[in-house]
Amino acid sequence: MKILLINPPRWNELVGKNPSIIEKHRGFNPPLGLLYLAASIKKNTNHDVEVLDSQPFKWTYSQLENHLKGKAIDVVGITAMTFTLIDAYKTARLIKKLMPDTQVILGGTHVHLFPSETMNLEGVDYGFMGEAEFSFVKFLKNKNHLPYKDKIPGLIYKDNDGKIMRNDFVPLENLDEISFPDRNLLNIKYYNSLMSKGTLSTTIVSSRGCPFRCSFCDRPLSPITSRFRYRSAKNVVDEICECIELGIKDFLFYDDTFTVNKKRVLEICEEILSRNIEIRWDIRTRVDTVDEEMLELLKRAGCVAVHYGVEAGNDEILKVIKKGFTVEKAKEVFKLTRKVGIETLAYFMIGLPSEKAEDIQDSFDLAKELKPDYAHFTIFSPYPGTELYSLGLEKGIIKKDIWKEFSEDPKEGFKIPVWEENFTRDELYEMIVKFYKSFYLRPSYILRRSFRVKSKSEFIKKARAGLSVLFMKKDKIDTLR
Ligand code: B12
Repeated sequence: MKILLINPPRWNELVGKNPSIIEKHRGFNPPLGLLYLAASIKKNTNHDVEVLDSQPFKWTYSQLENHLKGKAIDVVGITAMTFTLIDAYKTARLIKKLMPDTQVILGGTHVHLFPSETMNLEGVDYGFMGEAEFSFVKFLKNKNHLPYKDKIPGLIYKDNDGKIMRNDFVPLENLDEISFPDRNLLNIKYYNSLMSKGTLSTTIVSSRGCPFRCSFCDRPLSPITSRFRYRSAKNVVDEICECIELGIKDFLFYDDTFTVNKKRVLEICEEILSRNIEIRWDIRTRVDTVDEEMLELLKRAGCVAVHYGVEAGNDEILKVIKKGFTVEKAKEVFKLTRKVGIETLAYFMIGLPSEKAEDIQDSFDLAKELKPDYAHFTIFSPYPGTELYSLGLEKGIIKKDIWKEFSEDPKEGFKIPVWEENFTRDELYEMIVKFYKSFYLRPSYILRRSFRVKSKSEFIKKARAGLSVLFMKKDKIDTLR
């Protein structure tokens, strides 16, 4: 059987145009979920599997159509976030137009959140909830036998009467049993990131799930994503070594919260050091799960940057979003991270529930006070499957269940919701533009950064980014409109 896994084009992404300083240098990341699935299919079946990532080629739909025309494929799997649903849906319909007999299967975060809505989309034959490395293989082995369908975890399908059925799923417990994502299936030279200095980079995930309860995030409300599970240090570093053989030197750890478990972080660092591996890597985490010992070891093992979700500038708002730490903690940890010599990025949101002008000013002030190497502000949007989205609906701040409506009929022109309690969308934009200019064009910031510039090409890249901030217009930042 011939199986094709597709990461759809990126023409209708709901959010994603970050501030130009970030967007310009964001580069592309391999679609890890699909590479995991492909590895598992290759290992456990005799099927022929290919992965097609439309994003680095910036393919239009007619280019995608030309590429696929005349091909005979039995099963097409498409990955979908809510934010990429329009393109996933367009891709599904394109496949059905070109190959009416091919079975089209959708999986990914969106399907997990909206199983029934996904099954009602034209062109979709099946859906998968949750982590599908083993269940998708099981499905491919038994695809044509209806009686088996109720035994495949996470499968969404229609029964003989057209009724939508969905099977329970369980989080995968032993992550070491999962084959490494098969990066050989893509041309890895198309993937490089903000961090890389012309070298190849990849995303990598060493744990799954997050046990914290932030009310703006969808992780806490699902039994899979709220359960923190992790791979052994040996398993993680084995994957790193496999990547090094492909020429990859930069690693972006996209764990939900990398430092939940101190012991495992130390073990990963020790394992990297004991194998004498020279790599550059960065992580994403919280300020209340690191300490000096950990940061020092991270530095020694090649970790060059930590991205911290700070989110807000005072303790009242941090409580509203259930972040679970204080501003003091953030100050202490940014200082510590700087002292150890690791770069920092601070993520913030504005337009949070109950936030007033003074609160937003506190966030802007804190962003400067923390002295991060980069500050990243976005307008808060209540994402589907989060506590704050339900609260917004309950309070009438969000007028109707627009995520559900969008999932039933994903149309271009959809505006993602903003918490317009005290400010309009436009006012929040203006604030961010003003902040970016004042943050990135501060003489003290420019001076501090210029000491770190190591080459002429780096200088040119940074100077261009600086100029793009100077000329930033409000329609150039987040496309929440
Ligand atoms: C890395 C990452 C990114 C990277 C790379 C994205 C990529 N193309 O890989 C970057 C930085 C570019 C990014 C951007 C964005 N991201 Co992001 N990202 C992640 C992150 C941290 C990890 C993704 C990952 O690799 N997971 C590991 C793999 C193994 O899991 P997986 O992809 O879910 O795949 C498994 C299952 O879902 C399933 N599956 C997936 N696809 C398919 C397909 C089939 C056919 C089947 C059967 C099964 C299946 O099986 C896979 C294996 O178990 C997730 C959070 C998370 N932990 O997943 C957020 C996450 C996916 N991102 C999110 C968001 C919101 C965004 C942005 C919109 C943010 C923004 N403001 O711009 C953009 C969208 C840009 C885009 N078009 O990709 C949300 C999506 C929420 C939602 N409802 O859709 C998440 C869940 C974070 C969150 N908690 O809010 N992101």
